This record gives sequence, structure tokens and C-alpha cells, in this order.
Amino acid sequence: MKKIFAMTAAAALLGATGAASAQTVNVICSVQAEWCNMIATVYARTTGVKLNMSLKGSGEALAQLIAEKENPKTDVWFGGTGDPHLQAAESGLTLEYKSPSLPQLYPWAQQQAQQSGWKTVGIYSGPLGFGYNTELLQKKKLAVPRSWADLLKPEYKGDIQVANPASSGTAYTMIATLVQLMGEDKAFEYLKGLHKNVGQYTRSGTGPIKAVARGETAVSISFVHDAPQERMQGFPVQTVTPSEGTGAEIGSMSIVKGARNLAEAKKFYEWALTPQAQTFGAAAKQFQLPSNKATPVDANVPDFKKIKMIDYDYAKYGASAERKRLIARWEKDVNSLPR
Ligand code: S7P
Repeated sequence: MKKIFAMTAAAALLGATGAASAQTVNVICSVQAEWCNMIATVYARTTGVKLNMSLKGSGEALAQLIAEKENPKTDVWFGGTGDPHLQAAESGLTLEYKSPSLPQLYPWAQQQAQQSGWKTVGIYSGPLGFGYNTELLQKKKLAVPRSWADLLKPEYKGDIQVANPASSGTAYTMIATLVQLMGEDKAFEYLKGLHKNVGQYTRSGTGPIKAVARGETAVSISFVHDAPQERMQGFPVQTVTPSEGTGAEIGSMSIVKGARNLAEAKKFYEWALTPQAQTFGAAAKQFQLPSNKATPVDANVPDFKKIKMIDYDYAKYGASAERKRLIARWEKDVNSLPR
């Protein structure tokens, strides 16, 4: 039923014809390619406005906005973990804009907007967990890891992938989660232990779950919502969330300060907050929880009520100085160690 609604909405929007126009909006898109491409196609066909999409993970997107600060080429940053959006807001890279649609959004999405001084907004949320390859675990006679503590067991040595927090918002979410769960010093001791078991730190946050799916590694630290898409392609992937508790991202969207196509950027931003536009995540087989309360929730979206969630302090861990400090500490205390 929900699927039918999403497809009907997509079909309705695809069916509409937009007037031809040379207008464009330059978008950095930090969700996966299928979703970015779908919204670009639908938006062009319904409005006549072209979305120039540049696909980048959240860490890389922030780096690009910093590099473009004096001469912005991007109008909107769509998706990606919330912490770097908050850092962009604090660094004066994004524009204050208070959407009239805010009351339609869940409190966590509104809170993200408020905490940034209305320079970003939550568009989806998703919990962090572990992905695992059921066949590979069986072949290696390894148990499913069910806790953060399990990941330190010597039998997982070389079989865990996680992204590098210097380039990945997903991996930064992991560090911030562990610091909030354990306290900072214990979290860094933990990360040193984990380092011994990590076979590879990937550049992007979605790399590890794809590696799990393809049998290149047994376990990943990933967002839970990134697994169903791999499963639907026939890969033997399952997920679990750690028994001690876990954090979640608030995937966000921001308008760039100095955007050259500001009026069109605001129109796209408003569109992206509508329930109809938010159905394209699930239609593209991406299963974050959408932020508009009226968006139908696909059955593949992780059920937060069944997960032990920490009370993630988005303001503190999205602060520029804190983010930079924790990543620098990880480089110095953890990544510099031999494995
Ligand atoms: O679309 C999947 C997803 O996991 O990727 C986004 C983000 O780009 C991840 O960035 P990093 O490569 O910097 O970790 C997440 O917001 C999203 O849920």
C-alpha cells in the first residue's frame, strides 16, 4: 500500500509537464546516486528546472563548501549527516532560511533547524549499527556481533570495515556516539582496540556495507537503513544494533550562503520538504525515516522504537571545534597506530 502511494506520487509528478527553462540549481547530493538521480529527473520534468547534481559524501561535501567559500558554485546541499551541516552553519557557509513547512516536520528535524540558527533542516534520520554478511560469518564460523564490545574480540581481526572519520560523516557519527556512550577517554581506548580489528577504513560511509554485501569483509559499522537496498539486490546482508545503545544521524539540507540561484534554490528546498518529494527516498530503495510527518513510512525503515538509542547531543557534536578536535584526536591517537 505504502509502496503504491510512493509509486503513484512519482508517476503523478513524472506525468506532469514543466515548461522548458534554462534555470538550474546546483546541488551537492549526499544520499546515494539512485535517489539523487530520481529527484533530478522528477524535478526537471515537473518544474523545467535542471538540478546540476554533484554526488559527494557528507565529509567531502563540507570540504567542497569550505573550498568554495569565497566564490560559491553550489546552491543547495541535499542530504548527508547532520553534524557537518551544523559545522557549515556555524562557519557561515550556509544561509539562514526559515521554511514555512517546518511545523509539518518531526521535532528532531525542527530541532536541527533551530540549533543551526535556521541554517539547515532535518530531512531524514537513521540509526547507526552493524552490517554483516550472513554467509561469510558462517563460513568463518564467526558469531553475529551484537554489541560494541563484541567488535573488539580477536576473532574479528581484519574482518571489520568502517569509514575514515576525516572524510566520512558516518564515521564521525560513530565517534560521537561512542564518546557519548562511554566518556571520551574510554571511547578512545575503545577506538584503539577497534583499530586492531579494522581491515580497511574506507573514504565514504556507504563503502563498508557495500563491501559486506559483496563478501569483501564480514562486518561493517554502517547506517542500518543502507542495508535493505543491498539485500534487495540479492546480497546476504543483515544488520543489528549494538546492545549498549547507538546514535543516529539527522540527514540535513542547507542553502549555501551566496548561492547564485537563490530563488530557485529556495523553491527546490521547499519541494524537498514535501511528503511527495520525500517518498523518492524509499522509491530509490533508501530507507531513512523521512522528516515530514505526512510522508508514508516504508516497512523497510528501521523501527527506532525497537532500538536502544542514546540521547545524541547534536548541538555539541555538530560544533565545528568539537568535530575538528575529535577527528584530530582520532588521527593522532588511533589512526597513527600500527594494525
Ligand atoms: O545515503 C546513504 C547515507 O548513508 O549516506 C549519507 C552520507 O553521504 C554519508 O556520508 P559519508 O560518506 O560522509 O559518511 C548519509 O547521510 C545517508 O544516510
